[in-house]
Amino acid sequence: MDPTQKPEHHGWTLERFVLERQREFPSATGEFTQLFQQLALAGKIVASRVSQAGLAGLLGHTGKMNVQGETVQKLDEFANQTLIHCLEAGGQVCLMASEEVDDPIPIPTRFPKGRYVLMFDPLDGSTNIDVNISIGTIFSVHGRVSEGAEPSLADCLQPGRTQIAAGYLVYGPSCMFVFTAGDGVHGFTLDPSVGEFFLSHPDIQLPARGKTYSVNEGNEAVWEQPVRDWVRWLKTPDKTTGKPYGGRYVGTLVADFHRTLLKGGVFAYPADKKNQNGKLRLLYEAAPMAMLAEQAGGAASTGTQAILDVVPQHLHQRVPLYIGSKEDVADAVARVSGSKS
Ligand code: P6P
Repeated sequence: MDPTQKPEHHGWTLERFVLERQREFPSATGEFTQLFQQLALAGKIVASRVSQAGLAGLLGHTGKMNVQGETVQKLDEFANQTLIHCLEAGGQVCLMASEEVDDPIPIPTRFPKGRYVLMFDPLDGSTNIDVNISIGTIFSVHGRVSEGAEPSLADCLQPGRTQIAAGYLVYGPSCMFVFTAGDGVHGFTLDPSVGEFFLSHPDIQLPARGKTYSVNEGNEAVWEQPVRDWVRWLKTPDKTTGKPYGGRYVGTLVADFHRTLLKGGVFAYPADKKNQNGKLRLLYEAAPMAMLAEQAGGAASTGTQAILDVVPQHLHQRVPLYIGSKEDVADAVARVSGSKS
């Protein structure tokens, strides 16, 4: 048996795990379990299409004309539509938001509305598809806060601290579904032969400190000096171990964060002279990852404020991000905020 699986967890599917957790909350209506089932279905569909991406050139699935002369969706648009179609009809969600869509996405009037607000990056790292590097889907779940007949933008612009759940799918050597609902972080691995996600990483805990840092050093010329000094410090052999931190950078947030979550260390996308707020989006990239990091015992900061405390002003706003092991993030914040040189 897989050593990461406690005897009582052996063979648990995502569905059974969420259902068992739901039983711990008598007031639970089952809506949450159904929401996760739809998210898992969308993930399986996207995983299946992504696994064929390598054949895109042959089958014409490159977002251009295919052999039948039809315009085939690019994978990120396919992922976006898959998530919307899997989630809009179930009656658990009242409003959605996507990196691919400028405005909040209403639920068609023919479907019932539920109490959840779902925001997502449907295909994070899509530029890595054609070089067969891991990509992912990131999601964030809030409860509706607006009154009245129709939900509103205010339901999306909630601080990360109020998230009910958050997670991601990573489409890599295996497809994994990693999530938190506020009681720890749990990882499930897809067994494509049966089409089920099985519990493979229960109660993931971030080490207090890691051995790697993950940042795009190609941006050094536009970093502010404290950021340059922090990265240079990481590369200086440690006085006790004599070893510097190792550099790891995939270029897909989901993949870089997943490695950091499991092994420890720090991932950063700092602000720079060109982008005062960095590159990553708050609502459907930084905030869900920050909930996962904190739930796993780690931390996530803009460099001056905890990510989960940032009050969103715009749907697609960006934030600088330092995330990972608590001690590594604390070191980063102390140095990039100028409070420690
Ligand atoms: P850069 C992918 O395009 C993405 O949005 C994240 O997944 C990733 O962390 C980041 O951008 C990489 O950006 O500038 O290093 O290529």
